[in-house]
Amino acid sequence: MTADLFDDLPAQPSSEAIADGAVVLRQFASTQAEALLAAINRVNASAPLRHMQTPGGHTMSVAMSCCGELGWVTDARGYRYQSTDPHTGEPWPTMPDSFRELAGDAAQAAGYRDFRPDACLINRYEPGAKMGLHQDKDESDFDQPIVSVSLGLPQVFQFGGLKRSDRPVKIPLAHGDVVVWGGAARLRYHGVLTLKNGSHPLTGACRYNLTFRRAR
Ligand code: MD6
Ligand code: FE
Repeated sequence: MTADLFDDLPAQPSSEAIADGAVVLRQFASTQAEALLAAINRVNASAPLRHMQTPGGHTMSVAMSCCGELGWVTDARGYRYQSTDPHTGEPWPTMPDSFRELAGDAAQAAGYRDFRPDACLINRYEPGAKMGLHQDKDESDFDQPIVSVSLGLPQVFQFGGLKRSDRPVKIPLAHGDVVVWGGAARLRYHGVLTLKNGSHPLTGACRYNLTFRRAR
């Protein structure tokens, strides 16, 4: 009887530690979500989302683009950061101020001061897309955290250990959730399970993930 009084309230921000150095800031980005999605669309108008090739010759199921001074790319030559978009030959689009501020604020809320990302990777998952367990280790300074923002459909995040064989824990990530990790967690294996069908009012049938890094 009383529960329905609260049904229309947005989920409240809260924070959950998931490991030493890693925290989920539930709903940290939800009030800015529409502005973030508009900025994603502006970036993607000049640096289109594309399915990159792994060094092993596989096509990634997630579509990617980047903004900021550096972008992360993968092709037959390997994984790396570079200042130009291989698709256009142009510098990556500037990182929107709203992105920089959100990333810095989330890092601060998680206990990492002065986080100034120089790279933002934009991932778009459509139903059936996933990302296998991997480490983020192409950056030069592992003392810098990573900030990860989820928008649109929910997707299950897998958070493992420092060895690929360590059994991961499953963490559902919803629209507006932000994960921050660094310190002892910085090189943990992680990935996302296959995106299920669905429709989100702001993104339709997809999930976007923004990851902010200090690459250099
Ligand atoms: C994703 N995220 O959430 C994929 N990497 O779709 C990542 O690979 C990731 O969320 C490093 C730090 C945070 C992340
Ligand atoms: Fe990653």
